[in-house]
Amino acid sequence: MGFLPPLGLAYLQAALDKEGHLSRIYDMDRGASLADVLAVHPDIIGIGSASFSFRRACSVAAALRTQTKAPLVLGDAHAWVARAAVLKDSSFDVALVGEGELRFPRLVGLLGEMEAKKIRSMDGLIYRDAGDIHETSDAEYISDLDALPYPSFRDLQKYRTLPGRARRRIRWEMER
Ligand code: B12
Repeated sequence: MGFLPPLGLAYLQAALDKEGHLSRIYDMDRGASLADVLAVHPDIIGIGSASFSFRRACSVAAALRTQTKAPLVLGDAHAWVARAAVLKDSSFDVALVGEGELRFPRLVGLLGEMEAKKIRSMDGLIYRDAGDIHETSDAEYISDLDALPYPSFRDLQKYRTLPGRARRRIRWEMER
């Protein structure tokens, strides 16, 4: 269980907001359940996982797969390091390797067109096609981080104390 809010998800939600996609963050380390996720009838489900939590992420994906046809997308550290291996023997349909602020909203925009021929045009993706696992070209890094929208913490209220402490620290530094 992390003690700081998952910053990557906060950035992704802000990016999805900017492109007009509705999204919710469900934090299974903070009491969210599969039933909570399924209750909103998601069109696409993204799961972020580090390597140490990948087995658990696979169990969650397998359980979701029995109850929804929504595409299951893996992101975060384990997809970066393990690449194509993350789709082998897992229920994930796609893995997004690298930064997600520009490409995850694009992927969501391809909803209903998740066929391989559409998503192969995007960089930094691992996907299945006719039973085989494919990888597109390496993802470009985002060149202008300042242009990204400020992260959204609206679904991460249970972590609220730590950003407050960080802000005080900045003010303390400025006052010295
Ligand atoms: C800050 C940080 C921490 C902080 C805060 C983590 C937090 N909750 O925010 C603290 C100090 C708590 C921490 C702890 C640990 N950390 Co740490 N941490 C980092 C660090 C330096 C930056 C992460 C970050 O905030 N990046 C900025 C955000 C915006 O980027 P991001 O998280 O990568 O998210 C982007 C993409 O990954 C993607 N994405 C993310 N999630 C998702 C989900 C979906 C669905 C999709 C499509 C995309 C996507 O899009 C996001 C936006 O571009 C990384 C190294 C790095 N440079 O990435 C290591 C790193 C993530 N940590 C790592 C490790 C091992 C740990 C610890 C296990 C260390 C330990 N032994 O205790 C613990 C685990 C704590 C826990 N239970 O979660 C490893 C993970 C390695 C791995 N293969 O899994 C990393 C990669 C460092 C490394 N190179 O080894 N960590």
